[in-house]
Amino acid sequence: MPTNYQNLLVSQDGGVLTITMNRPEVLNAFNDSLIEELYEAMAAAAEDETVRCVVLTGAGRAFGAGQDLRTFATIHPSGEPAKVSEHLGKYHRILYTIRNMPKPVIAAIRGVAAGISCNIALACDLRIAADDARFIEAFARIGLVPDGGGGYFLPRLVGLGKALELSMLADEVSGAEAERIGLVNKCVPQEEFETATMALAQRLAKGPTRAYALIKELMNKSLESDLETSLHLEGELQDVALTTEDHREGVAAFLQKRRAEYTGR
Ligand code: T3D
Repeated sequence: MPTNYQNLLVSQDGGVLTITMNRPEVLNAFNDSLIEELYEAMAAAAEDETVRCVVLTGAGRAFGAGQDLRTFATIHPSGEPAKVSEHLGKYHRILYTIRNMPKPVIAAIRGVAAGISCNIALACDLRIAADDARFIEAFARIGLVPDGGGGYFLPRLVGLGKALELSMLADEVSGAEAERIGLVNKCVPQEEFETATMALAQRLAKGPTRAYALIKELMNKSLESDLETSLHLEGELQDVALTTEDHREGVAAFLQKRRAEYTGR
């Protein structure tokens, strides 16, 4: 697993890989280099079988402040017809990689998560927030629509009405409120944030990784499926799950009244 990045810190503890966006002087806002490196690190994590859970977080006092607005003018010179798709495509590769990663991805959010940084957190499988977290769908503040998957993930997590409210008003949502409306799974006091994040990540990293990948596929596809299609898919995926060593270990551990030792195979 490569660890030598300009804008990322990458470290592995057992099966948990932590990717830390590291431009704290601009609250981890995305320049082109950070976008590229985050894609590379996520793609490498997806391939690496020793990695069984990924944590995405930010260095310093923020998760991320969205697109670096100082580089915005270079990406979109004023007066030019808008050609945003190529630029957004660089973010989309990150979203697809997180979504298709055959292992859990946790976003660990302290401080502000604004704009496209917020929406990358929404693309992760689980979210844990510190109680100083501030979520801002900041796009409307600068006359833009939520990108980076915001139009997809936000209404699915909080419902259409709340998604419209957060996107149009672009007000801050606190960590506690984010937990209440389902934007994050859990909000914890700041002093417990790192321990709680690692406990969750290590628990997932010691779980039945292949089953988690199949669960991820089943749940994500169900949002676009009718009942019949989803029931068909659950059968196909269960056929795969039944062939895993972790399934056999889980059943054996139950029958032998001991704790299961999952290997991810
Ligand atoms: O086509 C496309 O590319 C579309 C893509 C769009 C994607 C997007 O993400 S659009 C949304 C972009 N992000 C924003 O609009 C948020 C801008 N930032 C803020 O509104 C505020 O900074 C925050 C609410 C996030 C945090 O406020 P606060 O008071 O806690 O911190 P601060 O003092 O404003 O920021 C600290 C420093 O970070 C400051 O630098 P300085 O003055 O200390 O040298 C500030 O300029 C810098 N910073 C914060 N956000 C950005 C940033 N620098 C560049 N780009 C940023 N997005």
